Amino acid sequence: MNLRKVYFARTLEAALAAARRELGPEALLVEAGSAGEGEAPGGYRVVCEGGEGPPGPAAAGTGRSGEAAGTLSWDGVATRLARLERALQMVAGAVAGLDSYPHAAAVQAELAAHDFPAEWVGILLQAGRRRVETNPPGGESGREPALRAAVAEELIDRIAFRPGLGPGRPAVVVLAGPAGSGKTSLLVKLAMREGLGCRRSAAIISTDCHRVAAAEQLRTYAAILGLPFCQAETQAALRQAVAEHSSRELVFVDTPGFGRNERDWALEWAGLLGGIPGRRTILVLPASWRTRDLVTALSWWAAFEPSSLAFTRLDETDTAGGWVTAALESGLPVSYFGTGQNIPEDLEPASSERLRAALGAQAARQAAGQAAGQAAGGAA
Ligand SMILES: Nc1nc2c(ncn2[C@@H]2O[C@H](COP(=O)(O)OP(=O)(O)O)[C@@H](O)[C@H]2O)c(=O)[nH]1
Ligand SMILES: [Mg+2]
Repeated sequence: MNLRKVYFARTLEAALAAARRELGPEALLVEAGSAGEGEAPGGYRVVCEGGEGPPGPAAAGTGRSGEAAGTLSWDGVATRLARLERALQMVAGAVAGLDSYPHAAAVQAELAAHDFPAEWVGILLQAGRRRVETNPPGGESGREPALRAAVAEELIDRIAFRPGLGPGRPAVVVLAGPAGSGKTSLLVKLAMREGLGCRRSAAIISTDCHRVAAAEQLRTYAAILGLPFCQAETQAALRQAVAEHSSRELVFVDTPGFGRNERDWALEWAGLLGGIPGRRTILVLPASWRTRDLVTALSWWAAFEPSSLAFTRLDETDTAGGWVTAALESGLPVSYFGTGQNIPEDLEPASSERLRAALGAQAARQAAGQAAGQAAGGAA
């Protein structure tokens, strides 16, 4: 699946160079424009799409050598200009499309209220409009609900909802993410639902040895569930622990919640986990975070090579723009939702129904409340 990411820099060139460093020299420019307030003052924001996941070291190296403008070939410049032109046409098209499409105002306001970034609002409205025009409803009054539904369908087409822990034996399921995002809770919920609940044998390993209480909490849960539990502090210990449980179907690995200022430690752990055979990493992020923070977290946690995203704290927010944007921009499937503190009840296999419900609820609120007036005023 293509990896789609956002980059900010003072110049377009620098933003593209950053994208190519990470996504490889063939990274495709999808959008480009000025950065929003607080993103990169006076700078640019580009969205790029890479090939099949992050590039290997060789691809990254090529990107690095080709990034300086002075070393670009004429073909390279022409390709970049063509991509830039395409991106600008998309943005211009979105804006022009909105001006001449009055039915879009309410839907635009709803998406903004969900904290979708302006670029995505434009892209979604444009795509939604195309869908409506392909199959128009009977009367004029049907266009707004049709556009709302079309935007939801567009999102559902773009996001993979894929619950499950995957094949293989053992499936080594690593839970990674910021401190307090709900990794340990999700691990226990999954061990109960996908392990005990599905009669799949499981074991639990904690690598969160730094904060003593964290491992102890998990040890207690493991004891209650009757699952083997151990702690591993080094890669050798982790490999050995995984090998010891190789007859189990599921081996869950809890990780420390690294802070933003613990980058080196986090990268060390990312490397350490990377070598574990059968590993699939679920990046656990709170749906209640602001969109921008979630997008930043995607880059921060990319080194852990997540294979899916799980969003927790859906019970604490009415907005879907954050988690949906994170899914859109990462290109990763969404596997699970955490919907509360209760273990194991508050776990939901990810499905598009959540998205439909969130978008519908927002629409109902907008229609009913004073917000509709304000939003329509703001959009006019
Ligand atoms: N409201 C709510 N709280 C949650 C959810 N998931 C976890 N929590 C709570 O968030 C806190 C931190 O969770 P924990 O699993 O320890 O996070 P970790 O630091 O990432 O391991 C605990 O109080 C959990 O009960 C959720 O989906 N909704
Ligand atoms: Mg924890």
